[in-house]
Amino acid sequence: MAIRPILVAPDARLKQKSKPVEGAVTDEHRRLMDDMLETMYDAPGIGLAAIQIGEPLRIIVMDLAGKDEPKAPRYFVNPEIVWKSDEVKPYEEGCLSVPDIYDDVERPAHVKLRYMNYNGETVEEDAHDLYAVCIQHEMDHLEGVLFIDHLSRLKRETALRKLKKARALEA
Ligand code: K2U
Ligand code: ZN
Repeated sequence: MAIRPILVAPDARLKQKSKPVEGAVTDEHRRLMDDMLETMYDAPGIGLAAIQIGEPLRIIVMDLAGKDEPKAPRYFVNPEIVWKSDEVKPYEEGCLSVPDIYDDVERPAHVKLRYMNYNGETVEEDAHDLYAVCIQHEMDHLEGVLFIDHLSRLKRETALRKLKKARALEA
C-alpha cells in the first residue's frame, strides 16, 4: 500500500472524464483501491475518486464511519446512479482537491446505486444522507466535475483565485 499525492485544482487532469474498468476487477485494481483508501485516511477524508490521484478510472473509495467507530471501507467500481429522488437537500461540501473551500451544494436527497465491489460482485444499494452526498460528489469527479462547478461563477472564480494564490505562496 502507498500514500499517493492528491491532485489540487486548478489541474486539467481533474477535468478528465474517467474511463470504465473493462472486464473483471483485477488484483491491479484492488492494489489501486488499497492505495486510494490509505491516501484518503491519511488526508483525512471520507471519500476519494481515482482521478484525484491521477488515475482516470471509474473507481471510488469511501469510509463514512465516525472517528470513534471501527473503519468501514467501501469500494465502488463503475458506479452508476440508476434513480434519484426529486427531493433535494443542501450540504456544506469540501474536497481534498479544492482545499480550504467550503460551500453549500444542493443534490438529490436519495439515490439508488449499482456498482461492482472490491471482489467484482454487482451490488444495488440505496443511499441517503451523507452517503448520498458523498457518492454524488465522488461520481461528479468521474465526470471531471468539482463541487465548485455547482456554485455561482463569482464563487467559483473566487475559489480558483484563492487556490492559485495559495499555490504561488507554496512555490
Ligand atoms: O472528493 C473528496 O475530496 C472527498 C471529500 C468527500 C466529501 C465531500 C463533500 C461532502 C462529503 C464528503 C472529502 O472527504 S472532503 C472532507 C470532508 C470530510 C467530512 C465531511 C465532509 C467533507
Ligand atoms: Zn472531491
